[in-house]
Amino acid sequence: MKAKSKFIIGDIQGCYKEFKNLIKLIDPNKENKFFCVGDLVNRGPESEKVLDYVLENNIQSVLGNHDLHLMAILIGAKKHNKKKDTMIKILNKNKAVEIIDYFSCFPFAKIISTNNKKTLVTHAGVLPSWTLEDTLNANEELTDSLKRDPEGFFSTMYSDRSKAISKSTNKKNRRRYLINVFTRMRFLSSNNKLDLQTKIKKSGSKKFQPWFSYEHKCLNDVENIVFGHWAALNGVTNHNNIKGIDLGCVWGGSLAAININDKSIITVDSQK
Ligand SMILES: [Mn+2]
Repeated sequence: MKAKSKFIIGDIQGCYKEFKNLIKLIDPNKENKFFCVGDLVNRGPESEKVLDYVLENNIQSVLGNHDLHLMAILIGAKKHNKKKDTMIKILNKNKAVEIIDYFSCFPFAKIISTNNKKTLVTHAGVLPSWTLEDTLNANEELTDSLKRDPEGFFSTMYSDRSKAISKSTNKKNRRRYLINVFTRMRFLSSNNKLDLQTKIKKSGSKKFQPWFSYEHKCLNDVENIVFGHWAALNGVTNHNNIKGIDLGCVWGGSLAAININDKSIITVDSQK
């Protein structure tokens, strides 16, 4: 019998039909395991169904910017934006406490191990200067403060803090910067400053390069890094060990999963 496989699923964003079809493909005998790269909800048509499935089936994920956005709305720190957000059916369900409790247990960075190889999963990315230990420490800094004081966490989260900041300086700004690294980063300068405005493949400024194009210390400790968030890349990083799996299902592309045993990718076309 073939060995069991582990998969990481890309940005679902409320694309429930594609999500269910992808699960049928990757886990036909309910033996394989899968984990999500975040952005389970928002922008797509059926966020409420994705969410119900996630809660009922104990699906695990790292946190993406849209997952944090949902939590912030549920907690009352942010308003649902009628023009952009598609989560009104979730808000009508009166499941705020359940959802916040469940999502608060999701990490920002997660190690998945298979065949003695480690894969690091984050929604947007990690800093090149971070070792695995640094990455996990930054994750812990955020998850600790999220669990300790969710209201405080979300009421100060929204910010385009783009400059790196040390642990000792200002906790609020440090947290904002780390959240932006893990859940929103695309382009980065050589001194770890973020360009949070550009969403296409190339930054307007030469100072900023895709975060994965730098040499990553973390790759001394893990075999691969898997991320989502950046649909415009269509999965192309030109890097053997850093794999992007947001293939833009919500924009009419496809929903992808990467098998971390052999790095093969399966996709389901968007039904849009
Ligand atoms: Mn995202």
